[in-house]
Amino acid sequence: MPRIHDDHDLLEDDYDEVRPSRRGRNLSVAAKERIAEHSAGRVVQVDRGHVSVLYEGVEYLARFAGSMRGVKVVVGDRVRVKPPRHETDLARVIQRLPRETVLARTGDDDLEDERIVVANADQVVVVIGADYLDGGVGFLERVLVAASAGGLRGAVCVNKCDLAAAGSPDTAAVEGLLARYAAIGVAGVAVSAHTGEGLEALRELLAGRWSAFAGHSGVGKTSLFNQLVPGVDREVGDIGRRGGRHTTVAARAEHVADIDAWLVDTPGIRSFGLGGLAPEDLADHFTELAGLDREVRQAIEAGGEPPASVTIDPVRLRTFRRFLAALRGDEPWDDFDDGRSDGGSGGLVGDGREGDGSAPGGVEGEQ
Ligand SMILES: Nc1nc2c(ncn2[C@@H]2O[C@H](COP(=O)(O)OP(=O)(O)OP(=O)(O)O)[C@@H](O)[C@H]2O)c(=O)[nH]1
Ligand SMILES: [Mg+2]
Repeated sequence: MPRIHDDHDLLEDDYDEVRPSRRGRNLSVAAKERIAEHSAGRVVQVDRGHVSVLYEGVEYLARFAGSMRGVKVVVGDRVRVKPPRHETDLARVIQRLPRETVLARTGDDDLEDERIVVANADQVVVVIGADYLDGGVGFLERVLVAASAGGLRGAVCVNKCDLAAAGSPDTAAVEGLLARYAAIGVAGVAVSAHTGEGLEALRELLAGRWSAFAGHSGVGKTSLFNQLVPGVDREVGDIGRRGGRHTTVAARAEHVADIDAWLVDTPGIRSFGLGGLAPEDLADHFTELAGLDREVRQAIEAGGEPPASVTIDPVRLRTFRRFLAALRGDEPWDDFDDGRSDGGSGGLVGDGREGDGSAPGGVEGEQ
């Protein structure tokens, strides 16, 4: 670990440490790599006024330096860190680095109160309960739009397939759902955290990537997380719990070494708001419509039937029309939600207070 002087800016300190010559004007590639390696950490948890940052293979509990005032940090953020000088000290987060991707939602569709669920993830895996497919589809459609807007890949994981195997709902409904999304390039798996069915396919989906789970409360995100990450035992909800409080209150990233994957468990989200999206941009985030000529696209947006050359599943077209009408303010959003309990992402601002002034505890949107 480089020696850090307390009274200097970290970058300058690192620069001193790795400067290859007294002139120090042009850093060698190796020196630049050392700066990057020594100065950037990754936020793995945000909870109750503190962030946990993985830095040089060590997880530090960190507080925010004054330079971070007003800057929000979420799991997945890359941050410059000043490690503690003594074991009893906290590390300090001194800068948030630019985000490559964001999974953003609004708390309410009619608001623009953007909340970042995860930063710099490659993929969001939407978890749906096999016992509640209909309620999950509206959520999935919303997250796919947000993922596209934020630069992430979307994937779907139908959990609790042991219930489907028992006959309710039927396995064909699960397969039909997965086929519909596979047709537009959205990878999907059917799994059971309880029986282990499908977990190998899920591991393949996660391998080599940073992925975040997203889903309603109670769909089994944490149960899956516990199955996938060796040695981890996060609290899962009581059997039979419906509504009420969500179990997971803080997002947490863990490494799954054998498949070189990072996986983020997130609190349940009741409604994944798309309030920040402009209606005219919506078609950009529907793969089937994104590449169409402007006139064709405008005709569909105006309510016309897609031409024969355009392949779009009727469910997807209906979703597109409903989202568009809601984004334009012509129709209410609430048809899409099933009213399960809400959770949120765990964003914190640099002064240690909540990102959007919600309840104490470092969790956005918790009621
Ligand atoms: N039958 C069945 N039940 C499951 C399965 N996976 C999870 N559950 C149950 O579903 C309930 C909720 O599981 P959690 O893992 O806490 O759900 P969660 O999505 O993390 O919920 P939040 O943290 O509130 O967002 C628990 O009672 C689990 O035992 C599964 O594959 N099959
Ligand atoms: Mg959970």
